[in-house]
This record gives sequence, C-alpha cells and structure tokens, in this order.
Amino acid sequence: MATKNHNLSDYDINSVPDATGMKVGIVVAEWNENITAALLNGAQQTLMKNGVFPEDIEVMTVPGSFELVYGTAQMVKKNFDAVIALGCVIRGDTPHDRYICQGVTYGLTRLNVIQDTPVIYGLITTLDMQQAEERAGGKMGNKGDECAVTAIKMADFRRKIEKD
Ligand code: DLZ
Repeated sequence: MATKNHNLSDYDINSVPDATGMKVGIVVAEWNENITAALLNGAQQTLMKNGVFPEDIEVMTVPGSFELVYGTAQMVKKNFDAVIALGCVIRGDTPHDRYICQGVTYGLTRLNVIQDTPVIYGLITTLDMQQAEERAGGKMGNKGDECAVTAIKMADFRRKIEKD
C-alpha cells in the first residue's frame, strides 16, 4: 500500500499481474525533456520487467503536456490495454502552469470516464526542477515506474471486468 513520501519506484512485484501479451501506449511530452525522457525510460523498463514485450509498447511524442490530452485521446482509439500519459509541468512566474495542469488533469480524467481503455496519469507537477528530478529517477523514485505498474494493474482490472 502506498503512503505519503512513498518512493515512486517501490512496489510489491508479487502484486503485479502477469503482463505477458499486454499492449501499452505511451504518450510523452517534449517539454522538460530531461525529465520526461527519464520518466519514459522508467516506464518502458518496468513494463518489460513485468512481462510486456518491447514490440507491444508504442511511444508517441507531443510538444507539451497540454497536448497529452489530444495525444492520449487518439491513442485510446487504438488496440491498447492501457495508455500512459507522461509530462512535467514546473511552476513558473505566471499562473500558466496551473491552467495547463488543470486542463491535463481534467482531460485525462474525462478520458477515463468516456471510453474503455485505462488512462494512466503520469504528469509530474512541481515547484522547481529539483523536485522534478527527484521524481524522475532521483531520491523519490521514478513516476514512470509507478505509471507502468498502474497500467498493468488497470489493464488486468479491465480484462477481469470484460470477462464477466
Ligand atoms: C507553455 C508551457 C509552459 C510555460 N510550461 C510548460 C511546462 O512546464 N511543461 C509542459 O509540458 N509544457 C509547458 N508549456 C507548453 C504547453 O504544455 C503547450 O505545449 C503549449 O501551451 C502549446 O499548446
């Protein structure tokens, strides 16, 4: 069970369903690429460690986090068991970052309600670059790892529900 200050890369491998044969889409934002590339790497490595074949992972890039909503909305039309959205928004001098975060959070949430493919929320929202680095393979772990485990668990959830 995750708790406050939980390391994002820590999980009980025995709690992760067998992901062999699962197909996972990843949409990744180019903004703050040093961070999002690390998130992507974490997600890919963790998916593969848990049985997803490399050829069953498709990665598409979008310019910024705001475009994650459009990119993910297109990806869920394809035959994926889950789609992960990865981005990093860092607090700036204006409220711009808050509008982006609100839009992305609302957009990805809505996608989870209106269609059947689980969408996984991999948006890092931090006050500065240091906090982002800490969550992209630093002392807080890697949000990409957490998203990969969540994608597998939600894909398994979907399979069970659709079997009933
Ligand atoms: C414009 C902008 C700003 C200021 N900051 C970020 C950010 O921290 N992280 C991010 O992913 N994208 C940022 N963007 C770009 C927007 O997400 C979007 O790409 C543009 O507003 C064009 O729609």
